[in-house]
Amino acid sequence: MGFADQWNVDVLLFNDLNASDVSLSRDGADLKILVAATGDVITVDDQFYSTADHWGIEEIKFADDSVMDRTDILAFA
Ligand SMILES: [Ca+2]
Repeated sequence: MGFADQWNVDVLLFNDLNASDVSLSRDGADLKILVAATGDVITVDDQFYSTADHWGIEEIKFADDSVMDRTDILAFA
């Protein structure tokens, strides 16, 4: 996921999960994504460290093709 490259549009893709299957939260500068069914937690380090364009991931895409964009993600900041 080219995280260090701020100029990429990075997409976190869930092939078998929808938005209703996960919950997002903020832990310091990190984004935590909890998968309700399994208790697994995905950590996106430093997602909220900077609000510069292209920092971190830009989109989270789900199995039903719904997309959380950067604004949606930042709503958890
Ligand atoms: Ca990016």
